[in-house]
Amino acid sequence: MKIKPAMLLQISKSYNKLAKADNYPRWNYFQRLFGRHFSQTETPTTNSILNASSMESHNSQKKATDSTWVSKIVLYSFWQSSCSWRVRFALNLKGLSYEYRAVNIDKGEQFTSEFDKLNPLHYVPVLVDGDVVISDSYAILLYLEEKYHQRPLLPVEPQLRALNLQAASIVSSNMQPFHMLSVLRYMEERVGPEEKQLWVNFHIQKGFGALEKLLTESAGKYATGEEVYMADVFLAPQIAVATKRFNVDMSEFPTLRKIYNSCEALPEFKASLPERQPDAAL
Ligand SMILES: N[C@@H](CCC(=O)N[C@@H](CS)C(=O)NCC(=O)O)C(=O)O
Repeated sequence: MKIKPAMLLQISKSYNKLAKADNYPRWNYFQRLFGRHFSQTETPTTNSILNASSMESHNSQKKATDSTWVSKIVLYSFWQSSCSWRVRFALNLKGLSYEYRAVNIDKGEQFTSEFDKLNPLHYVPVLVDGDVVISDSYAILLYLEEKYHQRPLLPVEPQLRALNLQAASIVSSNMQPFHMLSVLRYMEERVGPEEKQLWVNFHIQKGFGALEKLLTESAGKYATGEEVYMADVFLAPQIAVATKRFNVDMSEFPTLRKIYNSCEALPEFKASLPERQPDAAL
């Protein structure tokens, strides 16, 4: 459809109205239809992560230059971190270029005073986009989805959307926190290496067991059909880490294995692999 400038103005007004009304499903549908007619930084948003002052300075920066201004994205990442991997995969899917800043969590670089200003919890990843700093992969994914509309990471259909969020949440809340570096070190010191391994395997098996049941019906090539979405972005790095680092056998989880194989073939996933990162120490 060819859009004329007057129509564009009308579209923009409706777009704003939907965003302000928090009518997210309709807004999302709308952005699918018309999103490409806005430059990435012009897109209206009610995103709570963007506070008023950052929005203001963002807008004045934009006006000071031209309509093609796009803020530079910086990702603080560690090559082996599955949480960083999710964000790398998502950025690649959305075709967003970014500057990679390595934080070696093995050597304790997450505890520097500089990094503390970015994330007082001392975890990677952290995404910086202009004035916006976000230090949690789940929040980062939602931010990217709301700000950059190309290649949506959530489907329009509410049930499938919720399923994607639920699967992502299982990985980020009920699986990965049980095997993050600091927890493993704590377990090893206080309880011992054998108990640590049992603990990790128990939580990974439990999570994959639930995800296998949850996604059996919805899965096609990917977790919720034929398109790669947020569930896949969280699942694929989790499966890779579980099999390679913790020797989890995926034969019990055929749906998840199929999803992983589909992701593995994607160039956006290949580019996000740990060994392809600048700080990879192989
Ligand atoms: N909920 C956070 C968790 C972040 C997280 O656990 N990051 C790990 C790497 S995957 C980390 O930085 N670990 C350092 C540590 O445990 O000290 C997210 O999803 O970003």
